[in-house]
This record gives sequence, structure tokens and C-alpha cells, in this order.
Amino acid sequence: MSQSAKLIPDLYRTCLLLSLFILLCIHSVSSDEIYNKRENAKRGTFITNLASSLGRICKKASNVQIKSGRDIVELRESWDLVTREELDHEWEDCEEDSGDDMGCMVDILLICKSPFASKRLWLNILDENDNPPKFSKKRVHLSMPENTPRNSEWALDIANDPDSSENGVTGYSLSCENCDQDSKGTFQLIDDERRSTDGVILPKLVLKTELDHEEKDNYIFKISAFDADGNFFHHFLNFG
Ligand SMILES: [Ca+2]
Ligand SMILES: [Ca+2]
Ligand SMILES: [Ca+2]
Repeated sequence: MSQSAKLIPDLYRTCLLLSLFILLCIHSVSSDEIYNKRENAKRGTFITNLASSLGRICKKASNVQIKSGRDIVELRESWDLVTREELDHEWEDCEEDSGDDMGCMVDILLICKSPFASKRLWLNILDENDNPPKFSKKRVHLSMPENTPRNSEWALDIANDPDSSENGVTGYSLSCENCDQDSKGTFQLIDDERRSTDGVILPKLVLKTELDHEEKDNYIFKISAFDADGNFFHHFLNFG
């Protein structure tokens, strides 16, 4: 066998060994994992232990750098990954809403520099109903002419509830603050007919009987928005 023919397998073997060496040096223990935790979970809440994954390669937890959109976790010497603050689903930079389970996903990347290794996981902060609905204005004014036809409708202001859909606004109620027995049925609030494309309830006020300016020229309504747990907020509507 010529000298050059012998060199080719040697070169091939060297490349193979070098590739294996690089693979052994660059560990990636990442298989994206999702950990669900309820919002308002206290600081120090256990997420997972990384001793058998990252800890196997990177000998000291202090060698691990954590990269995340939010400084939300810390890694202890025991390789316990824990929260470093109380969790909040309504964090405004929440990366995405994870849909059905009403979570807020936080991307967490853990990097060991020497030997190089990395692990990526997601913390899914599950929503709790910890906010009441709120109106942006305390008082709203609407006007109407006396000859307004019956069944005329007025769109009402929408309350905002930062919780996810099921914990958000689920309905509205109306009470007249200056009506007597005869006039309290003049208007009706309807909140179960219309929704926006993203499911937000669009309440409206409907005129049920004809108006008589000489009998009553002003209505004061208290309109309340509430969520599934009965948290509510109200504002006033002056109509006249
Ligand atoms: Ca919250
Ligand atoms: Ca919430
Ligand atoms: Ca709520």
C-alpha cells in the first residue's frame, strides 16, 4: 500500500475522533420542558432539580449562567431551580399566552461555560383570578332626544380585566340610582348578544319605553362589570 493510500484512512479516523471529541465537549442537555406554576406562588417555589441533567456535566451550579426575558429563577448549589420572586401572570412582557391553560410562558436558558452545556426550559405561569374588572372612567355622560324611538341602542363602555379569558369580565349589571317603580324599566342592559372577534363582551343599553322629558329628564345608572368569581367594579352613567 502506498504512503498516500494509508494516509486517507488515518485522516478519516482523525476527523472522526475529532468530531466525537467536539460532541463530547459541546453538551446540550436541552429538550424543551415546560413547568407549570400558579401565579402568586411565593419566592423560592421549587421548579425542578437539574442535578441529573446539567449537573452531570457542569460540576458547580455557580458556573451556570441563566438567560431569561425576566429575572425570575435562581439555581441553588443543590441544583434546585427555584423562583426568585412571586409569580405574576399579568407581567406585561409575558412572551405569549399559552392558550387553553391560560398560562404565561417564560423562556429560560441555562448555560454552563466550561465544559460547555446548555438546557432550555419554559416556566408556564398559570393564571389566577386576582384582578377585578375596571372601567377607565368613573362617570360617563350620554344624551338622548325625547323622541328617541323605542328599542334604540347605545354601546356601553367595556371594562378591562387583565386576567385571562375565563377569569376576565363575564358580565355586566345595571341599576338605576334615581328611578321610581314606573321608570326603572325604561332601559335594559343586554350583555349576552354581542362579542368582539376575540370574545370580549360588548354590552349595550336598550330603550324599552318611550321617553317623556317632562316626567323625567335624567337617569343615573350604576353599571357594574364582574368576573366569574364575583369580583366587580362599577361606574356611573348619566343619561339625559
Ligand atoms: Ca397577578
Ligand atoms: Ca391573574
Ligand atoms: Ca378577574
